[in-house]
Amino acid sequence: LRQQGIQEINETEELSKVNDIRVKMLGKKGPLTAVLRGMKDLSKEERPKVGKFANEIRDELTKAIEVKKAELTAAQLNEKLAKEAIDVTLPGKPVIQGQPHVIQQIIDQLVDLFVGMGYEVAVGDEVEQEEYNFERLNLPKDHPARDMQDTFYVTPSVLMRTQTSPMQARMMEKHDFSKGPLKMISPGKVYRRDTDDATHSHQFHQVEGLVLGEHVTMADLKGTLEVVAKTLFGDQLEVRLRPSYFPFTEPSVEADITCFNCLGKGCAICKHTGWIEVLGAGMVHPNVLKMSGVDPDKYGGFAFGLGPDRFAMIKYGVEDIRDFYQNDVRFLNQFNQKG
Ligand code: FA5
Repeated sequence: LRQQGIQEINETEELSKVNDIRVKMLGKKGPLTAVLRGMKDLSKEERPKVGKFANEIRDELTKAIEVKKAELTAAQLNEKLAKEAIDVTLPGKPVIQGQPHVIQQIIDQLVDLFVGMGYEVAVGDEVEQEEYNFERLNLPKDHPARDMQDTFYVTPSVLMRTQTSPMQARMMEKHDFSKGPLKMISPGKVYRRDTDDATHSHQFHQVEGLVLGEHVTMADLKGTLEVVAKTLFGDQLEVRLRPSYFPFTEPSVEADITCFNCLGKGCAICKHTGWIEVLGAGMVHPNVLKMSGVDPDKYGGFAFGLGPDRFAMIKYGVEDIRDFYQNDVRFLNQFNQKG
């Protein structure tokens, strides 16, 4: 009985079978129980001997079963661990991270530059009152210049701002000049009923700049614009200023940068001029100062409004502004700063 039990236990390789053996050998209907039950028929002398022997066998088998059980449980666990092993040295799958849109990257660069020069950043609302978008910028209702910027109206007096210039009026009306000059930039989206083409979009971006103080001159404007152009494009592209007209500046200029495509030779993108217009600027008109409560005899300065969309086109040689707005990740990933 002992031999048979030990042999069966040793030979089994499955945990469930070990239990079967236990039931078979040590259970109520097993041979050992039968031996113990039959003790009552034995003589007084035989009983203790047989009893002792049967108990020894039971203890031995019970121990063998426990040992086997522990052995098989450990083997099962080892097998599971081996199967589920993780090789921490394998390269991981890259996690795709979001990143700022290429136009936002240009805006961030501009913000960094101007903050470094002591400007404050003021973000205005895209939905603006007509008064701030036009009247307060010296464009009364019947002014012909309103035709320059076809407008999306929300109500007769509220509109989608056509430019970031309303932030000029909003900032100057609350500025305390006793604390120093006003130097601010205002980046954001603007909207116009322009027909979309390679260089025009009905929604685009502008960064407004305004510097007002006691001795601010046109030379300061020119120097500032040159710093902007050099920081963004390096020295290889040229900037030129052309006389222009904006109702809120006098004199007014428009700044062009060498066409990225033909490098000044003339092509379809720059309409064969060799230049791409990137910003409007000028010295703030005295009427605008007066309307916002600033004394034009004491304070004056310059303002500019530049187009980061156009800057991005020039910087990266993008031929169609509409590419920025299609959300094609294959296009946008080209400007992934993380490489
Ligand atoms: C203005 O919007 C003036 N507020 C700029 C200004 C500010 C002048 C302060 C003087 C003082 P303009 O309409 O030219 O000006 O637009 C300014 C720039 O925005 C342009 O030079 C161009 O880079 C960009 N821009 C204009 N229209 C579009 C368009 N439809 N799509 C993309 N960029 C445009």
